[in-house]
Formats: sequence, C-alpha cells, structure tokens
Amino acid sequence: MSTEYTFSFGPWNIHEGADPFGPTVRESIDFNVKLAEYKKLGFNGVQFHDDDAVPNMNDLTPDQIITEAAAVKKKLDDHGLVAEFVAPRLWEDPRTIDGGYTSNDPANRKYAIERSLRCIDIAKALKTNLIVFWLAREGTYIREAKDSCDAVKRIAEAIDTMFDYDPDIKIAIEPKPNEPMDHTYIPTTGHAIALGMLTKDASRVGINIESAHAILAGLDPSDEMGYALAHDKLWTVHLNDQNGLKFDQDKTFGSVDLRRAFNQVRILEKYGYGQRGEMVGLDIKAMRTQPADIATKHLSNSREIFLNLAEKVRSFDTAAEAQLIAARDYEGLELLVVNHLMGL
Ligand code: 3MF
Ligand code: MG
Repeated sequence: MSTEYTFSFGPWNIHEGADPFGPTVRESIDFNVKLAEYKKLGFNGVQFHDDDAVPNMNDLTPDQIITEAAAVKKKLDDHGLVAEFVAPRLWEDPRTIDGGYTSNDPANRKYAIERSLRCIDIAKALKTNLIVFWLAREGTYIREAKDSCDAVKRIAEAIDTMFDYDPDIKIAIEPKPNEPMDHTYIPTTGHAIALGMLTKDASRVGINIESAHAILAGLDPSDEMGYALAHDKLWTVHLNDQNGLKFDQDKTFGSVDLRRAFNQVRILEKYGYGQRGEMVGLDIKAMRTQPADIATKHLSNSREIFLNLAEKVRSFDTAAEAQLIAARDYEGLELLVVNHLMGL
C-alpha cells in the first residue's frame, strides 16, 4: 500500500536571504503569515526551534514560556497544523560561543541544559514529544581546545538530564560533520546511534538525517537512512540537496543529483517510512536571488519532486532489477535506473 506522506518544514525555511557576505534581500515575514502558507504549499507539519515558538524565551519565566507556547499551539490548531518537533537553539546566545553541553565553562553548560529543559516545556505545550538535536557548536575549531572524550560524555549526560525531566520525550539527533565548527563530535548517523548507548535509555535516542549533512560527511544519504532504518532509528528527515563539498547549501530536494534523491525516496518507500507517523521533513533555503513574492517555491517544488520520485520508485521494473542483480549485471542495472529516471 502506498504511503500517504505528511510533509513538514520549519519557519526558518522561509527567510530573508542573508548570507555571511551580504545582508537580507527580502522582508521578514511574520510567523502568523508563514503559518497561513503551510497548507497552501501542501504541508501539515511545523518544525520548531524553541525560540521560533517563544522568541523572547530567555527573558521569561518557565511558566510564562509555557503560556506563550500554549498560545502557539492554539494557532496551529486554528490552521489545522501539527508541531513535528522542537529543537533547542543553542548556537546564537553569547553563552554558547564555545558550544553548549561541551563548553569548557560550567556556567555555560548549565545554561545549555536549562535552555534544553525549557525547550522540552515548549514541546509539551505544542503536543509533541520529539526533540531534535542539531549539535551546532558541540565541536571545535582546533583539536586542542576541548577533550573529545569528555565532550561526548557531556552530551550524553545532558540527554540523561532531559530524559529525567520528562519521561515521554525522545531525542532525534541531526548529525552534521562541520559548519559552523571545523569538526563536530557527532558527525554521522553511526556516531549518533552509538551516543544513545552512553545514555540511560538508548531506546529514546534516534536520528534526523539531513541529506546535505550526509553529503558533507562524504556519505550517501540513502545509505545513512538504511543504517538508521536497520536500527529502527529514523524518526525524521531533513531532505534537501547539496552540490559537493562546500558550505551547507540546503538546496531543493533532487535539484543537484536526481538519482541520489531517487535512492533516498526508494529506501524510505521500501521500509514504510511515514506509516508510523514519521513526517517527510524538508530543510531548504530559497536561493538569495529569488524574488520575495516567489520565495516559497523551493518548498512546494521539493514536495512535488519527492512525490514524483515516489511514483518513479513505484513504477520501477523490479523484476528486471532482480534479474540484473542475480546476473551481477550492475552495468545493466545502472542503465535501467538512468533510463527510468529519464522516462525512457
Ligand atoms: C543546520 C541545520 C539546522 C537544523 C535545525 C533543526 C537551521 O545545518 O540543518 O537548521 O536542521 O536547527 O534541528
Ligand atoms: Mg537541518
């Protein structure tokens, strides 16, 4: 039976176009206006950073944060949307300059953990138990700056504290090998799954695989997905595309390498991804050149490409595929795939 996919993206995916070398080129769009766009673009799920939901959270008491998050939940209900996950944004505050959980300064580590507990409060108010961990600054610019063994243990301890705080939350780690750091401590799916084993409950640690992050690690995203699926750990995805080893591009899904995208959809389809409520999440930036009135096309186009590739997966000649595999004729298999993608 074909999966009816539910798609999600985060409000940061509709953005002003600033990059490290130039200012914004599009007006900011109010969060409420963004929410009204979701359904029109074909999306039902909203991914959150904690401060996407409660922007001024550092200035509020825990109770005030929960009240504000509850108001956001009401807005989601009004739009017929659901929160997919909440991620603690631990990379902008001055206290996280050298990382949060792995900072060398105990006061900064304390801040990171407190902020993560508030992130859980927000997730509960938005009625999701999924926390995503993009460990942005949990790494180093130079090897000597931190102790990598201690750092990994500290991340596991932070997770334990979060698990103690709430018995229902689960954490999907979003591995990324670099940027903003030279190297991060949890660069790949394998690292993330193994990190779970250092926590008090590995069953509560899973994965959010971002295509571009896998590519930046020199890995194939569909193989990373397969690895996570084998461990029953693929709890969400950040689909996008990436043109080689350079800055994290977050390009439209399938726009660089259609076959690589086909293989991601293929493995998701094969293992029934989405049938237990997992969403097809996107993490995509519009090009800086895109005029403001058409700066949401990257989202609807990625969804369209995903659904068209799902059709390509379903219409692939699997009998011919099996024969070619049995004959070890991988040259023949390659042509079969390429011709299929070309519509021949
Ligand atoms: C960075 C990312 C992040 C995360 C997001 C949610 C800003 O490369 O991919 O996007 O996806 O923070 O975890
Ligand atoms: Mg991402």
